[in-house]
Amino acid sequence: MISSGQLDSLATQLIAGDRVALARAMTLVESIHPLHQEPATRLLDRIMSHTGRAKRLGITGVPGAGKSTFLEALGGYLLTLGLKVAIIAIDPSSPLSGGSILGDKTRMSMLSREQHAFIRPVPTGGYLGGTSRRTRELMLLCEAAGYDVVIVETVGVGQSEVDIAHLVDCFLSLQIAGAGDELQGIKKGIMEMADIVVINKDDGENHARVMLTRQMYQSSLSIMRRKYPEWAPRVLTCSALLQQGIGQVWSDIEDFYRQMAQQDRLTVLRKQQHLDAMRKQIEEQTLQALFARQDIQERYRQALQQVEGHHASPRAAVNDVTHYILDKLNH
Ligand SMILES: Nc1nc2c(ncn2[C@@H]2O[C@H](COP(=O)(O)OP(=O)(O)OP(=O)(O)O)[C@@H](O)[C@H]2O)c(=O)[nH]1
Ligand SMILES: [Mg+2]
Repeated sequence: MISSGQLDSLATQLIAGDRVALARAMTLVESIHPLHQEPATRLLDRIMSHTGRAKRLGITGVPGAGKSTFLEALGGYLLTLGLKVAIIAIDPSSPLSGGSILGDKTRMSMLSREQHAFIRPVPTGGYLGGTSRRTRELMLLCEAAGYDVVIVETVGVGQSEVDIAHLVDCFLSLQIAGAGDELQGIKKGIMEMADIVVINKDDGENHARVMLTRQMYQSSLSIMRRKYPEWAPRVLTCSALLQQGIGQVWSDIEDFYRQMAQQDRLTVLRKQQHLDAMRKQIEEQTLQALFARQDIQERYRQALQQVEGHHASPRAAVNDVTHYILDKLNH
């Protein structure tokens, strides 16, 4: 058990920027242990008034695009500006490839040794659907601990990148030239989510291909409907390896924030994100609670069988289950 006093001191240390406290708070919030749920909730309550001041960035890119190298470069640059930076690295493949996290640790080795940088890998295996909520909570903890920039990183495959787009203010899509990747990006709808597209590996003999890719992105962006009236997505290039173009990326991110401050767009966006997430969570938890009941599960199974065996229409089966649940709630 965690006593109220322990929780208070954990919150106080975290707000004071203590890294050990931040790591412990993250472990508590990530925990699925039933005894940890209540203290985790109280901790989040305690720190909420200290959140909201950080820039929330998301970055995605296919494996090998250079995300880790880029974050090391960007993170290092932000440190030179006197900013504190936290990186939450979501790894959807972690149960199978623990090596990937290990790889990230070594690739971001410079950053992870810095006093004002904090890197947290988030394995997603095991908690289906829960990753978004956890990531959001981890971001809030980083903000309360005084980090100026909080970056969520994920591999650009599947649902995970759509999910993080709903957690951040500014969404960066890291791309590379060639091999039809540019088309893939456009097809998969990443472009509709990206606020800034950065084409990495703009160095050596890649340069010409990168310029071509940049043009393609620019022209496809120009015909796309805008996500926000205040912001026209930009296409930039950089070399994370040579640490070139990183300052420009940051300056465009700052531009994004300046533009989005108009009509309080950012405040509206964040509020909307929070409400959407809450709505989704309430729906999920309510469903979970209902289906945790044996009798409801049983009724549901029966209804499925009825429809499967053509003994009932889907409409009748749906009505049956719904009425059953409502009836139980009334008693
Ligand atoms: N030439 C060149 N190579 C780069 C650049 N950035 C990264 N690389 C190389 O590309 C490879 C992949 O880079 P990572 O940073 O590990 O890429 P990642 O996107 O984090 O990859 P995953 O973690 O596997 O998803 C490494 O060999 C890097 O050295 C760059 O700007 N130029
Ligand atoms: Mg990586």
